[in-house]
Amino acid sequence: MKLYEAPSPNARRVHIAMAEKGIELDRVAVDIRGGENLSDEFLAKNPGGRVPVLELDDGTYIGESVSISRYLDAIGEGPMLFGDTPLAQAQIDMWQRRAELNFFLEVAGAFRNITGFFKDRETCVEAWGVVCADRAPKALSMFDAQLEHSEFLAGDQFSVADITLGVGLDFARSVKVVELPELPNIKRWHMQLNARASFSAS
Ligand SMILES: N[C@@H](CCC(=O)N[C@@H](CS)C(=O)NCC(=O)O)C(=O)O
Repeated sequence: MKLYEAPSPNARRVHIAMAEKGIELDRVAVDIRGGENLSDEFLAKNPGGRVPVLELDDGTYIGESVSISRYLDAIGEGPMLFGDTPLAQAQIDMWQRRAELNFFLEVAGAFRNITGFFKDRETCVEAWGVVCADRAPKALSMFDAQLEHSEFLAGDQFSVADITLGVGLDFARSVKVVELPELPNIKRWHMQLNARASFSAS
């Protein structure tokens, strides 16, 4: 199997899932700054035109970091990142979606629209980026309240929901377009994530 990727938060989500599941993949660098992901050759692999993309040995392609992680979870070793009971699966999916929709995508919207990082291929509206930058930190109080009585986001088991929120937070810190409040339970949980080999190595 091959992972088409670029240094990016979405590839990092997959790297963490790989490390958690004991999976190594051949990696193929895609030059997203240069627009290689918009070439016909790449679009044939992923019509969404984004990285990461996983190529299976039979030539099947899987795009979307969560979908790739779900596949790796099913074929890899160790505890399930997407849950192993109907209830755990639903709760992990719920928190993963909240982390992605209410935080990760808001940070991405702030980054893309404020910095104009991909202005060669999309219309960037700075005012929209400012709205995203305002909404992202507000969502964190919901996660902080959940983490007050829960070791991980979706309960006592580390899951893909933790990967999404943890990578989103680290990305927000590194690109500095969102002001992040100090929240005690998120702080405790984030230190726990950083103590995991999968997070610190990626
Ligand atoms: N929902 C997709 C988002 C992927 C995505 O936005 N990837 C970025 C890098 S983090 C990308 O390929 N950007 C290139 C571009 O926008 O042209 C996923 O989870 O994989």
